Amino acid sequence: MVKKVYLFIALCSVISSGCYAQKSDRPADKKANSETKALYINLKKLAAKHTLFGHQDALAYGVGWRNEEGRSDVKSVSGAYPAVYGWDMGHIELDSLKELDGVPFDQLRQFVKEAYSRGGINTFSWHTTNPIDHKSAWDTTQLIVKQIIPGGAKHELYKAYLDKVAAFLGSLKTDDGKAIPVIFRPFHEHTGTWFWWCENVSTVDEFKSMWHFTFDYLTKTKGLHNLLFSYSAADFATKEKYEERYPGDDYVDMLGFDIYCFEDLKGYQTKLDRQLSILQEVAIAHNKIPALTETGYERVPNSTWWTETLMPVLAKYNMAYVLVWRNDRPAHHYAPYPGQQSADDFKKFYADPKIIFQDKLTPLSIYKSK
Ligand code: BMA
Repeated sequence: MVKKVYLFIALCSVISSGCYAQKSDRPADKKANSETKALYINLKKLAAKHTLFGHQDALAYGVGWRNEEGRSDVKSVSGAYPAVYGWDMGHIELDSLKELDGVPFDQLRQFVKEAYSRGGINTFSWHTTNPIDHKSAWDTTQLIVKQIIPGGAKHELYKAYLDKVAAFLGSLKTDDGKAIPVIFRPFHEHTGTWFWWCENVSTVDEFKSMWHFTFDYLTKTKGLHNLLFSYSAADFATKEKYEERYPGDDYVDMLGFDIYCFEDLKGYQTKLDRQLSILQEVAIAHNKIPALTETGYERVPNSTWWTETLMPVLAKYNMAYVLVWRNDRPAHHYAPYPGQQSADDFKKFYADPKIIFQDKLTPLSIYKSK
């Protein structure tokens, strides 16, 4: 108990005196509501000392279960919910009742509310089909981006997609009608070659134009003021490459990248280290918040992966959060579940003072300005 009290005091002092944040700091959306502003400032301060742990679809399902109130594989193993909850909006653009991995949007709204009520943070990616022929996010057979930006022949179709996104993001509210802040991470992994918004199928200018339009349409035309915008790459070898498609300081709040581990653990560590170092440098230069927006080792087949592969590299940097991908089935999961081979090691990772799960985040009131 005494230890807990000390930790609480120490964490509060991190939030009130973080070395990164400056008085003039505020989100890219100049009209962001007070909770969103507080989230931005507090995340930035927190990142100076701590890294929040996140899990995709944490509350929706896990290995061997779906739809069980209050359940989370991360909680079953560590005793605590993750601090960051990753979700996806793919298929909202199709008026589907469920997102692309089968989670009903109505349920998603509840999960977001639940996470927020605990003081947790929600982030949304958008594996969107393309607005022209509605083929999957992974369809790269046409040049889509140049057709949907302002001036493009299919621009109106993209606006219709964004209308649906805006309606969904605008529906994320508390019971008393207050907008819930979320981190919106569109067009992720753009330095890859697999999504219709990636660099092999759009020019730098087209990509930036799509980003600028998306930001302005959601914040100005639709009047959403509960969003932090996250720019998130896949692989990149240099700072120049990372910044190539950066839409500008007025359009971005957070910077990140997605990277996955395969059998070559050392190779993963080397690349992770190099990219985190670049990310941190860019974040400081632009005064933005850095995060490891997606990572993981499918099935976590290495029993000490958390403390011996991920943590030694992560610990060197000031990332606001690290998020691992979803726990779908025995062959496709990135967090442990009880009995999974990395479960004991995950408990040690949970206990690392640098890492914060929901239990340590809740008392910090990340949505309140200090
Ligand atoms: C991928 C896999 C897919 C999933 C997609 C979007 O990495 O997990 O099964 O559909 O993400 O969540």
